Amino acid sequence: MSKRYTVTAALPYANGAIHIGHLAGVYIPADIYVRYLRLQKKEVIYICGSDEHGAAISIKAKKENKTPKQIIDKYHKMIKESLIEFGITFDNYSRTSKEIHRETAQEFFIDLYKKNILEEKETEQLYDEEANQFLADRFVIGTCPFCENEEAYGDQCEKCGNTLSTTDLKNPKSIISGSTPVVKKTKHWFLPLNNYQDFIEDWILKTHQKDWKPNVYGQVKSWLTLKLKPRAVTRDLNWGIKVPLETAKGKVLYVWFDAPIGYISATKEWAQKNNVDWKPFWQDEETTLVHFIGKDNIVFHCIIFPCILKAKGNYILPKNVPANEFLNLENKKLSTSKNWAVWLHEYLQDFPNQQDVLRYTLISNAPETKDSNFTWADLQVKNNNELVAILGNFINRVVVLIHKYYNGEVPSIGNPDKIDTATMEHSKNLIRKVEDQIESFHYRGALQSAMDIARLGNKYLADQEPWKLIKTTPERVSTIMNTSIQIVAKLSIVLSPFLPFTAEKIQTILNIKSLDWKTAKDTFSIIEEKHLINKPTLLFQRIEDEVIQEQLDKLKQ
Ligand code: B3M
Ligand code: ZN
Repeated sequence: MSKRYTVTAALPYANGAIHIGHLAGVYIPADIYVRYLRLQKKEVIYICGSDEHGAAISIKAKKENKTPKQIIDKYHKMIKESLIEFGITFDNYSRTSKEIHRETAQEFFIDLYKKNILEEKETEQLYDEEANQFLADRFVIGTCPFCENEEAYGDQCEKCGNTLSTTDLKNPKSIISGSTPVVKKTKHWFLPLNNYQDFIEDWILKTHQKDWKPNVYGQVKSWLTLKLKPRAVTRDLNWGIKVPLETAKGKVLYVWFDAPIGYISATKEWAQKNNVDWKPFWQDEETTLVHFIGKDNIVFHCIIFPCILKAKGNYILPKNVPANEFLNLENKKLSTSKNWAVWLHEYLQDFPNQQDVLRYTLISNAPETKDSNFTWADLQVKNNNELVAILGNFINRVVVLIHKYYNGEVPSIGNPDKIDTATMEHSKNLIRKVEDQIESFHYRGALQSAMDIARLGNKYLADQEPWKLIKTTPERVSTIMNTSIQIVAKLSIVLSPFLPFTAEKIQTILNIKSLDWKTAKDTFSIIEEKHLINKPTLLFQRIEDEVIQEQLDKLKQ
């Protein structure tokens, strides 16, 4: 493990709320990773923020008859508050409309321009003569040349994930007037990705064949096979960061040029607030940089942004980009426009203090290697049959018995025999397994390995049956209950990257302060004898059928 970690999560467009697809794909995986690193006492920053430029914002503003500023102010606040309430522990959640970002993005552009890296070219762009404006990116939809998807955007096709240019689209349509655009000449500045073909091949194809996820490595490889081409990094739009050149009136930076630089400006902002130097987090080879994204952002994070960093000079490159695939909802594609989604802010209202039920369900079924499906029925099953019946049940039985037999005072470990030490050894092996799985970004497996500790505890209690021995061999019961409470303490640490709210509740019941990972793994007795634990509190409550039905009815409205 390295000295320092910079972890970024894709900047959500500030034109809509967060839904379970964003959580499962990006924000929960990144949060698990940073919480784990903090437990390992590593120096880590978790950086994110709202992506506030691009055609998508202007389109939403037009649709709602508002200004882009009104749109981004509304959704930036909503996104930030809901993610933080969901327990996503950013060190900084910034926004790309900030001054510090404008300066940073323009400095990148000017630096590349002065080094003559950017190529100035007269190009043909699609133009809407009715709306009297050029059609960049999402202002135009058409048929994807790769997969025939008829609703491909001008900059990317969400179906096959390919990145496009507006002129690639077949039968393009302006989304402003619906008319068929004409082609018009206009000047833009291009990043010559073709000049970085060898650099990207040497970096990714030669060194990350093993440690990058196959879905990520595969998409990068197929893009490289098509050979990289120059890509415009400016647009004819009135919303965005102005191109800092006299000859670029009315032009802004392409949103995918500015947005990833947002990770750097948000780091600078965080460093200023904390009175530390930002440079080690982006320019020190000892730092591990990891980008958490969805699969439609792979090319931007594995090819385009690394080329920008390479061109800029002395920036580190991501050690890993563990992109997840897509999450479907009740076997249909999540869709913001069709309101086919489970919105985070609505979940938080309907299920107060039950963030971990959704976290657990989304982690257990995360689209880590292929698209996966969320159903409300599955959330109910995961809650009732696993969280209540396995985890809650184990912890509750141990705490209740310690109060019943010892008034809440942890009994002596006495003389542990083979089964006791074997059980503790088994829990240690399971913690090692969780560690390996987190460090290789396999969170579904990691969470189940953590839950296996609760399964182990349940089996140990059921096999030892202390309730049958309390009269005849109390010293044996003392050993069993001490062993059991140590397993509960380990669980409260190992579960905290996944279920932070539950971990907090368990540590309150145990009356212990938040501990670190090493303690959970290497310390036999975390809780001292005679330590007083608090009364049991309900960790999970059953979710009944009518609650699920209500959600399904709401979805179908
Ligand atoms: N705003 C999110 C998306 O494509 C995009 C990510 C930017 S990360 C720098 O849905
Ligand atoms: Zn496509």
